[in-house]
Amino acid sequence: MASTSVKFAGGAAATLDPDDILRDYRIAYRSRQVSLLARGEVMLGRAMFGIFGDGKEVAQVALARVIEPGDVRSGYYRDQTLMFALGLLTVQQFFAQLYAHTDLEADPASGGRGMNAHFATRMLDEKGQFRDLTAAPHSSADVSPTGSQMPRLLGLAYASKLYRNLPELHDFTEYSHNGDEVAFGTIGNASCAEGVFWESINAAGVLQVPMLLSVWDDGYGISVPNELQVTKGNIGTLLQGFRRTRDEPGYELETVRGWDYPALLETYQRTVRIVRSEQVPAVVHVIELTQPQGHSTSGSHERYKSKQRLKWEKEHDGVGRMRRWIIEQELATEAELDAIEEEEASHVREARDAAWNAYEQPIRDEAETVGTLIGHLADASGDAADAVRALRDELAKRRDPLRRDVTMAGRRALYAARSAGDDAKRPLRDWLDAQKPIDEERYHAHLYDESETSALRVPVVAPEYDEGSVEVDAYKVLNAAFDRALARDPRVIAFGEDVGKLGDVNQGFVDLQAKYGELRVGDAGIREATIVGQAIGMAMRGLRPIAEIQYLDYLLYALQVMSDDLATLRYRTRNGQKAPVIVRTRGHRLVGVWHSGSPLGMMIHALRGMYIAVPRDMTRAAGFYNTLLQSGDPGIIVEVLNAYRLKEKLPSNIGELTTPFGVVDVLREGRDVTVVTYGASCAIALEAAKLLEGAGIDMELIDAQSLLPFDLEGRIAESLKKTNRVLFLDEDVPGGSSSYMMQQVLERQDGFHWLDATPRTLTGASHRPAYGRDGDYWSKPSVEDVYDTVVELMKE
Ligand SMILES: Cc1ncc(C[n+]2csc(CCOP(=O)(O)OP(=O)(O)O)c2C)c(N)n1
Ligand SMILES: [Mg+2]
Repeated sequence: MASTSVKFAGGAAATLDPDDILRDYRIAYRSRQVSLLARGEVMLGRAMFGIFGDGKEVAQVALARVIEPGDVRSGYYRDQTLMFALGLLTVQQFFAQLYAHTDLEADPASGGRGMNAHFATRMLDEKGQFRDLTAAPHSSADVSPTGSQMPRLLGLAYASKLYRNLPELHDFTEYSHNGDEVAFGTIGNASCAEGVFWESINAAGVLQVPMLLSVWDDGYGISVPNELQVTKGNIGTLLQGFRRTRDEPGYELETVRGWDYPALLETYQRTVRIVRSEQVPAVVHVIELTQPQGHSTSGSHERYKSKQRLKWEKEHDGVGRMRRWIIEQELATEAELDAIEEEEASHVREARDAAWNAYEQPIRDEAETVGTLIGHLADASGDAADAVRALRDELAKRRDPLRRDVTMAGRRALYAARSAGDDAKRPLRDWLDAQKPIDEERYHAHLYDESETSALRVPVVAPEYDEGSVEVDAYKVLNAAFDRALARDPRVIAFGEDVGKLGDVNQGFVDLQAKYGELRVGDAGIREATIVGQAIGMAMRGLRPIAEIQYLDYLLYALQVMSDDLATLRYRTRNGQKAPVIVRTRGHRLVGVWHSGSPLGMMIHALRGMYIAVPRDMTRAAGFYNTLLQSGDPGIIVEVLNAYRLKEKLPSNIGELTTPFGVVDVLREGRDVTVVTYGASCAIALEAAKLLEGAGIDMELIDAQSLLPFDLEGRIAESLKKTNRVLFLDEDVPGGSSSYMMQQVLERQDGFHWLDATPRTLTGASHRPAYGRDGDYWSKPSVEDVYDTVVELMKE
């Protein structure tokens, strides 16, 4: 073996010890073995689905060479080799995730929740707080929707820019060292056809962030070739317009063949140096990659690739080419490489078996326990004994029982043994009951922050007023709260369309850019999906972004990112990662089809995992911001458009006051009927209540304030005990958030029992609100609509 380091053709940039090269080969080979064996596991029925990184190995061992502690990845399911090479994933862990092993030790990425090849490192400690993120490289948690790693990638990279350029952040060394960290992205060629890809690329170019994106180009997206994915069939060609010049900022762009190990090393070493030092974005288009086993276990690529293409792929297999290159360079002999391969093949087999046994043994033990308990129950089951025993025998026959098989057998045995006495059933029932909290932790826990930083544990601080408290335009209340937040914590970063120079379209941030600078209070392009994605990446690296979506009606562009990424982050990593993003927006009735929306049903259904509040005034809104800023949870605050015009008294403790989530506010006490609403409809209902007084009807009006969570204290059901009648009022479509509120009160709070009349909803129309004051009147519930509905309800 040669003893000096190897210098690669083409420049002084890359040198590497032969030992390192052999280590890279070892990992590439290991990864290939993982793909081959893992596919077999799916075929055997031990896992439901498999998608692997075969064909992308060589590029990834080269990429791993330039990734340093503190750097962070945002990628997709092809990256197993990269994860192995970085020491962020073991072969056994890879298999554990394939099997959906629910033990966090076994699958630290997701505790069995994520699909196979959804990579993530643990960025939080056991208490749900950030570890020292600079001690090792990290991987943000993958999601399945193609392209969805891109908005988050932007934010992960942008955080470095802030850490470098904001002196007030230089002490936060557990998150960053002077912003030296690079965010590494990976994406498939076909996923570059997604809208969020282009939005992210554009934004990263505008913001000039240290992002290095690798496009793994294997010519296909499942069966659809490049020609049908992107213009000119070549993403590298298309990106040329983004290339930086001497005069204009832009991108570093590189193209390199995915089987050419020395060229890959050189390309990555050269590119990363620029990205890291100058903080410019780069794209490395890695072409001529292959898929030796096809896209996934769900189909075979022989069905759509030509014989010629399949032959070409064999000839250009990266692992084979790297092997040949090593021999040509006389870095190792055939025999030495054979030995490495043999070692790795057996290592992978052993790791697979260890993962399988660790996964399966506890379930086997449970099956045995439950089998025994069912057997005892059968003995006491009289006529049903045979039926009960049959369930036990069926369970015992299963070669690889799943946990659900065990639980199903136990539950069904209790059904079948209907006539057995309680004493006979108790042991099995107790066993099943004892599993419930364990399964809760396995499958349900950590949708939200359950630690001391839960938004629900933030101390409640009521607004205070002193002689100096004067009535001001409501936006000034928010402005004062944001001013305090920015002064208090240098990690608070506000940005969005027109947020910087203008101070947002309703002046919540007016003058604050001048006071805190463009990086603390900044303008963003019109790009809702990546405004949220930018915030996700920033929050994952310790910052406290307030990301503004200018109008609630435009939240739809960002809904996918919030629903797939932000809202699921803590859950899908089982408390391994968090992004306490605050999304600020404004909505409800104002004017026109796209400035009056109130799609709260859509939001509360798509965004479980976030907090959602619709405060009726700006003091309450300020309180919600203050609450979220102290918590580890993401949330959306919808400010009410027509409340900016009103006057509010400025509290003397505007920087400290908090509004609690899940706590309602009784706006008016009454005997006869309970009206539950929130946001802009509070004012409508209040006016209706005054008119209804004339008809002798006494309305109790409750402002729900927060929809996720909703009335945790059950205050509304308490109200029903008195009034026995309820109307749920909102501006959403019929069956939207009004129905959600009804379900919460009637079912969760058991409010049904107190009703003497049909529970009612009064909502906006099914269509988008028509333009103008008259359009509004016929599209949204009016004072008169509330009056009529309540009168009808009282007649029942
Ligand atoms: C939004 C979305 N649409 C469709 C899919 C289904 N899907 C999964 S992978 C894939 C092809 C991706 O191809 P490419 O980006 O080239 O990555 P490759 O698998 O080839 O590495 C598709 C269509 C998805 N996961 N997400
Ligand atoms: Mg592809």
